[in-house]
Amino acid sequence: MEQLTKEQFIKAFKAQLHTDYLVDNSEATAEEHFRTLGKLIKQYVMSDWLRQRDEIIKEQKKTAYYFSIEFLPGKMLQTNLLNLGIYDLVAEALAEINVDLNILVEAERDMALGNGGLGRLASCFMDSLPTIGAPGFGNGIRYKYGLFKQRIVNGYQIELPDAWLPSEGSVWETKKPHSAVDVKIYGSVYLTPQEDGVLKPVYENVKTLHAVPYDVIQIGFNNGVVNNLRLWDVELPEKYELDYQTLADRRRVEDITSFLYPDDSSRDGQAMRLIQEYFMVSAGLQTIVSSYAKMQLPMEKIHEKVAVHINDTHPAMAVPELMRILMDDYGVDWDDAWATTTQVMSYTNHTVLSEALEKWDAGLFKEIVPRIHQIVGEIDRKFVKEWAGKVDTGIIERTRIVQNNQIHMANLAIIGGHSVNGVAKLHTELLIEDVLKEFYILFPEKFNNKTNGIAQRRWSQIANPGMSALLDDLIGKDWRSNIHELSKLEEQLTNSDVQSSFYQVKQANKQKLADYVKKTLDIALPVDAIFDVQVKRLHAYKRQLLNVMHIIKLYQDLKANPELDMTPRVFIFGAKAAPGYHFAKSVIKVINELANLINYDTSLNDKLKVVFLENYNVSLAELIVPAADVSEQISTAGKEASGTSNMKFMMNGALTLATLDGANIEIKDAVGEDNIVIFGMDKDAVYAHYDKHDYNSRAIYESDQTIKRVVDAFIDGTIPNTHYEGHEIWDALVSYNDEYFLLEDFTDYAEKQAYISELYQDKHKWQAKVIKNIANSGRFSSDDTVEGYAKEIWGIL
Ligand code: NBG
Repeated sequence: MEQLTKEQFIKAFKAQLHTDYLVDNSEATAEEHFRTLGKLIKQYVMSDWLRQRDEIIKEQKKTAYYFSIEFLPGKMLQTNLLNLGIYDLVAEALAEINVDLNILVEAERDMALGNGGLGRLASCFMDSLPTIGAPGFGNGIRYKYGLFKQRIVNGYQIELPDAWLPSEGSVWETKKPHSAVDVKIYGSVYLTPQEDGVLKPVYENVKTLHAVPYDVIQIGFNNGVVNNLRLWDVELPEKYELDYQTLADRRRVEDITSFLYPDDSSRDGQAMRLIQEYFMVSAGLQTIVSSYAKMQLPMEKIHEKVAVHINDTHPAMAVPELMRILMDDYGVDWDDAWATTTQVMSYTNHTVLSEALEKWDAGLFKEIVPRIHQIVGEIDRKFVKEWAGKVDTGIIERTRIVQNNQIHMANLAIIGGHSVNGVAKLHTELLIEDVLKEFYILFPEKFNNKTNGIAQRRWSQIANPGMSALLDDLIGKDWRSNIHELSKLEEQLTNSDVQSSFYQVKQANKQKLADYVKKTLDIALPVDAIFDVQVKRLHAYKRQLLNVMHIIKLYQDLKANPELDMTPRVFIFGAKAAPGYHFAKSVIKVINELANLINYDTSLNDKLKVVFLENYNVSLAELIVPAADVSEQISTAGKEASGTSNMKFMMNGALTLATLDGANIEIKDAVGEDNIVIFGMDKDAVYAHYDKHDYNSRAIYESDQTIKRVVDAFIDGTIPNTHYEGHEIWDALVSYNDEYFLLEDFTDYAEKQAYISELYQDKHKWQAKVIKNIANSGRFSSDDTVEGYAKEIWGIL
């Protein structure tokens, strides 16, 4: 954008406010101020945005499209101001006219079109792609309701709809009705030979959906590059309105883009989800192919200009859909279409848990996307034929796409693409050795690792202005554009002035969080305590319950000996449980009741506090992460694909307490064993239990008095109002053999926690480790991660 002065900005701001809302600056609401600023930002980047688009077409640049059913950007105002290089200017200009930028920041609603790590990663990539100057665009769904809003009532999670989208739309998006496309679902299809002998599909009784794109600006950091996140919304096509005569019919169509993750416990809900997946894939690909067609290059070579990334299996129908478009709409024959499709597509796996193995009932699939069903059947048949006689038939049976009347989406994504990657070294190893090992036999060349990363500007400059200012003083400002400059801190690890500066920044951030907790929960937190944080989705494998067990132990120790010399601790949780995940919800209830028990027990003398912050989301993370002393990354080894909050905490100077899981291992490699606290079984120890079937949690429970005492606290009335939940948890740990090995890892975990308490007393030692972590966090920048994708998978740089 062109150079902007404060005066110009103020003038434009006031004028825009007046045009849109007919109000003077002094009368406008925060929301009106926010939208006005957003609009101006969009105007500022408009010419860059258009230029970028024209360049891609004119220069015929290869472009990557990141297809994801989730994007979790959170708020965009600060990021956009920062990336445009006008943050300070705007803040000062607004202050001159008595507008506080922070209040505008508050007024923006979080865009929460995702659940957790997977969606957040997609958004970090959206920030990094323009920043590294790569032509990479997002493709997703414009859900009207994002991830539910969590309220805690009587300790229970209550889910409320998250109506994030204002009636006038998001200020960051631009509706593009002229780029709308039609997507066909249902009906039936048969093939009929044309004059030239080529088979053409004939559709009957289809339903047509009108897919309308909304383009959301993605601004690169200080480089004039603006990319695009295209989110699709559904509308009723006027041309086909007779297809939808009743109100119920119409509602059903509107519902397609209403919710992230419709309840899929019924067949109806499953159908909705499948329609969402196809809707997004078909609309996106139709547009991509038609803009490629404008280049007038051969269709069989589309892979030279287009890369499509399948983020987890949800967009895996991109494979047969591209085949369909190439064959049915552009007359490409099967072999050529297949050759180019497999070079266009690439796939990331994000979990070894069973949800990675998304499967669809073939009947439902056929009903909703009959032509795609045909094509998948043909891909499957050809796959089996190709490998017959070359490998063991068992391998073919287990890797083919259609098995027992089910369509295996991961298999489709792997067979139909040229690249399969995991998201951390260990995770990729596990894919190769275990989860996808038979695919590795067939296609070893497809497998590669891309360790996750984070958009460091959001997680340092925006979330932690105090630390950022300190860094400017210590190592100059270059780190703001080159995060690897942080390594310069290595020279200052033991400098006690530097140590105390970092300590003060941390204390100020803790105070800010404590103020929030006071305001929202009316609990006073002692900021000289260790702030020990576990924020992430609530899931059994992430083992929030192990953390809870340790808190119970501390509570019991303190009750037995109120004089116990203990470094005060504040345990902070934030976690949403999937609405249908009963066990996870029980854990939330127990945490809240335990918090009540502990926080109001004056005999504990403020040595222990527990808070559960409701509605954990990106904005809350920006408040919590900079305030953490300890980052809990305690999943059962082998289960957490990567984790990304671990990286954010590290960059903000928390010490990681971790199992050797996911990216924790790479954090350990980055900082060295002395600067991270590792405990528990590693992946081999876990797998040894799987192999030998020798784990016996009851035996541990019965032989270890401490563990018995802790576990019994769930059922002996220690924690009030949790009769039902406590029994459920006790049973999981003892009667059902503790699937995630909490009891086995407990003793080491508690010992390492005690070590942390002791270490914190030695401020010099502690701070040296803190600085070491910050100094080595640069390697987890998503700019670097995305560069790896861009060069090695998509071929766009
Ligand atoms: C999650 C993993 C995390 C990982 C993110 C991003 C899914 C299915 N997977 O460990 O659990 O960091 O993906 O890769 O959400």
